[in-house]
Amino acid sequence: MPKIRKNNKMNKNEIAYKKKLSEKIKELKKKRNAIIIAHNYQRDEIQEIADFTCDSLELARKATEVTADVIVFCGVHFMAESASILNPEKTVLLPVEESGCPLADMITLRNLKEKKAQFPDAAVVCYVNSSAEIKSESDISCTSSNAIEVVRSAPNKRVIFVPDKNLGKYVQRNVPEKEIILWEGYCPTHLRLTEEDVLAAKKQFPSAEFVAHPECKPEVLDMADHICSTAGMFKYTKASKTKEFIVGTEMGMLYKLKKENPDKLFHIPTSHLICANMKLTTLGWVAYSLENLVYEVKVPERIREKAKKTLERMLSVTTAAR
Ligand code: CIZ
Repeated sequence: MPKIRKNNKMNKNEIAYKKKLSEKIKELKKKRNAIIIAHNYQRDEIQEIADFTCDSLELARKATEVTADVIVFCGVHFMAESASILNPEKTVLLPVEESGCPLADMITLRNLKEKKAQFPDAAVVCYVNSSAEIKSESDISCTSSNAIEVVRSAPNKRVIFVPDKNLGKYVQRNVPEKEIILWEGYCPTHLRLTEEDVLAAKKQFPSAEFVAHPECKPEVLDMADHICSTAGMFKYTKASKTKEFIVGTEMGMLYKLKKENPDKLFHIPTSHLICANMKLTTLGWVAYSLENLVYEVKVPERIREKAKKTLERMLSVTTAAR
């Protein structure tokens, strides 16, 4: 797991190195006619050089509007795949080939097919944190910001929800009219947030509201003042009269939350809320990626066509971020 610096301050050499790399990235971006998209969980310095920072839903929307030839996606593999699925004529690059998602790896095509055979009357809703192959075998995709809306939209009474069991349980609570068949997957980062962490943070910051991501355990969600996706957190904290928040999701969120709300305080309840895969992307790798046009993410056409329909169905039923 990457080390976290206590005061987050850089020394002179690091500042100069970062400046040099950022300038190089700017030049390379022009040369390649590229755009840089970063996920909300990326390192601060990556969010700083990105053309925009967003969640998977926004990424899916933006990817269809981009006019650049090259999209550098600073995130994890399934996100770059989504960009490529929606935009096959563009070159989509993932700066670090190994940046995967353990949650997305908790389901295989074979296991999903077996589950579908077991429940032939069920619709398959796949969380966007899944591979293109899994999307191609699902009826509709969802993100944490629209999962409730998407499940409600399914005509079937039964829904196989893959692969995040915690998000699935949260949806079940909100959509009692459906029977949700859960998958045994989870996000290791969100799973590390415990009730004890939240209790300690609430004790330390008694005026703060606790906002939690639905990938957290149900016991942790029970302690939340508000449950929402990353996009929902930006919206909620901005609109709220509250001045202090305990943030129950990956710590990369702090960068934009603080930037957009300079008058408010944000606290992370534990330093374990860090996704090692998201943090693999550094300025050096972004520069290398643009220079060498690596690592291109492409989805085989047979899978892409089907996965695209799954993503497009999601976009057609989605209204706003929660
Ligand atoms: O949808 C996403 O990008 C993820 C992984 C979480 C969120 O709530 O934005």
